[in-house]
Amino acid sequence: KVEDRAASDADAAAAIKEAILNKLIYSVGKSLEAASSHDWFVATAFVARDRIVERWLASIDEVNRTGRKQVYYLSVEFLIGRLLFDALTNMEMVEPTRAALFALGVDLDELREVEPDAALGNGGLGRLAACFMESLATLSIAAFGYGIRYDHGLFRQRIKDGRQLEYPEEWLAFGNPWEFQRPEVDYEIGFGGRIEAEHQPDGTVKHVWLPGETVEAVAYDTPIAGWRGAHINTLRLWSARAPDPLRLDKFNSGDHVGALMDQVRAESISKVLYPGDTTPAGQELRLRQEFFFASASLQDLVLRHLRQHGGILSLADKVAIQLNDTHPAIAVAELMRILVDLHDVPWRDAWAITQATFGYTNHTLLPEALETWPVPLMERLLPRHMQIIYLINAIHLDQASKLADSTGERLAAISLIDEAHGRRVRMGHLAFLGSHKVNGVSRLHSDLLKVTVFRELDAVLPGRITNKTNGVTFRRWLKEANPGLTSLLTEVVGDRLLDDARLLEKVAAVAGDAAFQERYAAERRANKVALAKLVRHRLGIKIDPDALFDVQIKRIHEYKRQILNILETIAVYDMIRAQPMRDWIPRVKIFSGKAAASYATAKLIIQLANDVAKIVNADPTVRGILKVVFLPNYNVSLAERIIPAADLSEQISTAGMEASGTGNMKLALNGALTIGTLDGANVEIREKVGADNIFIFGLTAEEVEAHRHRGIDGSDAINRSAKLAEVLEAIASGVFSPDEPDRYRGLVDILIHHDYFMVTADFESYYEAQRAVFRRWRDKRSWWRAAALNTAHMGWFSSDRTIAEYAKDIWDVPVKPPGRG
Ligand code: 26R
Repeated sequence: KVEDRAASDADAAAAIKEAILNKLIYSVGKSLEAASSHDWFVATAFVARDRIVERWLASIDEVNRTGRKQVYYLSVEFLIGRLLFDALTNMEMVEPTRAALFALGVDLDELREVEPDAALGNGGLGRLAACFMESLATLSIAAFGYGIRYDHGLFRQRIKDGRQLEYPEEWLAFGNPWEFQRPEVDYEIGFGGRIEAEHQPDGTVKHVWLPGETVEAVAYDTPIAGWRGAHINTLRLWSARAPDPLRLDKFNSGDHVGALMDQVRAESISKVLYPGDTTPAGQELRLRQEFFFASASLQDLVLRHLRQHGGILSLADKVAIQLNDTHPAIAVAELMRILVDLHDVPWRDAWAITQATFGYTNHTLLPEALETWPVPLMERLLPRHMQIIYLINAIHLDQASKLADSTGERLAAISLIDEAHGRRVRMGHLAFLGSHKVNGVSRLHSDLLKVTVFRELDAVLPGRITNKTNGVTFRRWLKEANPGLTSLLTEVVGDRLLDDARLLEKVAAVAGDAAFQERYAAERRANKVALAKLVRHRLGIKIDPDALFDVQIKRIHEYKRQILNILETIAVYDMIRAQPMRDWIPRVKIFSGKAAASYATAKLIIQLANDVAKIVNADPTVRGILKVVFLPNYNVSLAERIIPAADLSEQISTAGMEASGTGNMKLALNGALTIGTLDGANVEIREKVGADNIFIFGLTAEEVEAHRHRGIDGSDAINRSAKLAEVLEAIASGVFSPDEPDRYRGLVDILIHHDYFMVTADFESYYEAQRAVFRRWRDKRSWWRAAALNTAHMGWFSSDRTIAEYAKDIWDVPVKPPGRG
């Protein structure tokens, strides 16, 4: 039996080796001698892709044959990262491919690093979309992801003199072996123009939108393989093209640049992810992006539905569309336009189909992130959609006004138009009305939706809000990121671990076992050694793999409170200097994350972290007991390196402000203990891993709310904490910015006088929680038991579970769990 397996592994490797050579020569066009590592990467990617494509065509065929219901996930972001290992892992090809390349003198792990990240997202929302695509395929749900093929993804971050600099990202510079351009799949997207009202013989009026401008949307398809390759779905991203590539008359008359103007203007739509929207031009471009991809996706799925099922009236039976936040919410009006204007469906029926088809996921309560568009902009860019929105609103307000407890105030709150801030369309409200289900992304967040943004809508339309707590794919975030630990876990729970993550519960039984703990700790130490090497290589900083790796990796934002972490770092720095010879616990503070280019305060926080790092790391009295590291250019592939090496996971947002968090799940799964507030999914993580195995501190969401009512001055809290006062004084007086002593004066003033994010209020509690972390770390047996219990109890946070819940409660589609046979 064993010999048979060895023989078939050798056969598999030999076949892959032949295939790679073939691709290298005939598809890449290079000889063995001339091939660069990028050439080898492309050849290997093509081999994996071939295997995927065979199953992909079979999947598409099966879905067409059975005519089963399709799910469409509309998202302006898909933060997928690298695909080579994902493809090889899910096609169960990693080992034979490694052997094949080895025989060719090539190291698979080096090739892995050659692939650029597909960074088509900002953070949590985009990465969630990527995890969901993988789980949709894993559960054999027939699904498409629809989004935008940005020429430039999230900016590349460099740190110079402690400051963030943004550079364009160039993921397509060397081509993209995973995508298939579909030049024949293109749709016209209209903007502006006017509406003609045609009076019909039966007395009705038909509206025809005559756009003033059109842009073409061209499809690029990437196959997404589920675990064990049983089912393959499509990620279809749209690229913008001008209908006429060039004004030849202008060109020939000598205006060579002017001849390309239309093209440049059209193609700017898919040029960059999240264009700066601080100017009106930036806002308009953002709205253009949203309508561009929403319209292309709807045209495409309606056409597919008509081809498969004949009539439009069965749309809701065969199609479920999930709106990933409000960015695609204009699709509600666009589907109404398609149904009513193009297919002559009566308004009432069209509205019923629309609501039955859409679901809407909310990802944030932050007021600045709740999209609204100025009515004049909408009227100019999308005149017919604005009419439709007015009509939806009129009917909605009319129905609500008949309710017994209706008041003018309530009607104003549920209206699609916000009249208080210069007439703006509320996209969250539009998505809410147009959907049969609205979900938050953690239990706390979903509960808060009902008492904050959607309080009045929930009262008028009760029962629509539900919860779907986020999850992450364990194929990428356990097996690919942490193969050593995964092998150990597989020994304990069996090789169906990635088919059914709940099997991890079996690890609980051995969490206290000394032999198991030793192996668990050894895997984690190897990861820490690897991260230390990376830090040394990239920053020239030496860190001790046996120190406690205390990690905060996420977007830089005031509500995520990196500053709280920095304050504690400085407090401990002060103590070490006061008593250098006490037996301090060696600790490395690791930060990584990007700030929005226009977010000045967040950029200042990055600079502070870097300034503190510079002073602390150079201080001879500290002797390396404390190190501070800011790793530049945080992205998916860097996360894959940091997460398996983290001992402590910082999830310290102001309670009530982090919708869910998903990095918290990846870190806990890989054995980091969480220090965090009762915010987002931390609440549910605590329930699963047990209150003894997590460090919770700080105000609850309710207490934050009450505290804010009393005022947000930080002075009282500062007066009560000598430690905090001392730290703030040091920052404000320039201890960490001797070249510019006032650099952080403004930042400190915010904390003293306008502490909206409750940093000062939570400081002491956070500080004490950190001391509890230290005490636990001293007892290594207890620490490793807690870490293993975290891994054991995190199975529920698999995105397979999340997607199965969406399938059952929102989309009404069956799921087929993965597994052999
Ligand atoms: C409209 C614009 C200002 C904008 C704001 C914010 C665009 C995009 C965002 C990103 C937000 C919506 C986001 O990424 N939210 C995150 O979603 C994750 C997945 O649900 C959550 O885990 C995380 O808590 C939440 O911040």
